[in-house]
Amino acid sequence: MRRTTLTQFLVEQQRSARAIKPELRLLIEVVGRACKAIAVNVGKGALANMLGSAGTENVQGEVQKKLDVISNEILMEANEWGGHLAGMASEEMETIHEIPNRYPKGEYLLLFDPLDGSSNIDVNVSIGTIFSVLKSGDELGQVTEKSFLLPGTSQVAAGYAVYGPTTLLVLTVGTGVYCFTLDREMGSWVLTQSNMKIPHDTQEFAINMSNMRHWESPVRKYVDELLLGETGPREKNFNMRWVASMVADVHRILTRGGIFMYPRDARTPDVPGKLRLMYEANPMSFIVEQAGGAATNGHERILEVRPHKLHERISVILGSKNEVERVTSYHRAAL
Ligand code: AHM
Ligand code: MG
Repeated sequence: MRRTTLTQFLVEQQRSARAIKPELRLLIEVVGRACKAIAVNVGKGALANMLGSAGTENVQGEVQKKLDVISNEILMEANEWGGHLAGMASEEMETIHEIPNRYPKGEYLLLFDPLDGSSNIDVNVSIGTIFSVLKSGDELGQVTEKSFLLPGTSQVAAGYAVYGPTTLLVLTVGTGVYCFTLDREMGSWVLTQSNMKIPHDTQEFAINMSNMRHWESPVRKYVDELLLGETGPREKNFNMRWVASMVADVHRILTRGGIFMYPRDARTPDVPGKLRLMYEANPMSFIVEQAGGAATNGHERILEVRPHKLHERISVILGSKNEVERVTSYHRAAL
């Protein structure tokens, strides 16, 4: 059987689909290579003293794990020298990283959550990397934090890697969603699923139920109805899954449908949700929409939200279209 590698896939996207430029192709290949290096480190675990805290906090006041810091360094080093980027931003860095003057600069901006699902690192549950690529509107090399504050509709590529039983890379360049599996012996990404599609209907939901008492009323109403099952207004039973790694929860939804929610929380009225818009919600929303799903913050399409700061947070409701539309309509009705 002929296998399509990530490189071949990207060359074809550049040649026939004309979906990407050579510089974007290089960027995605470099991110893919960095994810392989992260996977190697994740796989070593305690054998190489990779687990536990790094003894530092990130800008959001979260304790950084050693692997958070290592993954961030791997992505930064891999992407700095190629000449395809104007700058980078990460969950683990307070402000943007400009490309040093010793390297050529390009027109793309790369944003990432180097290791998503940090609470799962030490317990050997799937974790991942999420990335988003924007095109800088500024002159080459002239980036500021403001250059990054573009809506998700401006993304030219997005993807995530899952470090699970197999290592996966899921990617969109705006021509559908493709999944690559890491062939560990060969060290190459092999295309294993094309044009992934999320069913419009589902009987599975994902939300951290322990926060129920703090949710807004539309989310409570929706989940209450799901819990009533066959005898309630939905007239069917729903199953629940919560991995607490967005990459793994979103990947399940891409594979067999479902709805994922991380709504805002009454404990922190000034913070609109836990997840970050620029490097979690936007790339995942781009992927989910490309797979025929939907993504909103309860009020508007996530991809159309205008960011005001790099580490902005947002409520996330994404997955099977009909369910996302239902929760969104409950928000509208509550206004
Ligand atoms: P992180 O980027 O610090 O790992 O946080 C994001 C993660 C998501 O992957 C996941 O959906 C969520 O936090 C889980 O939160 P909780 O522990 O509240 O269930
Ligand atoms: Mg994260």
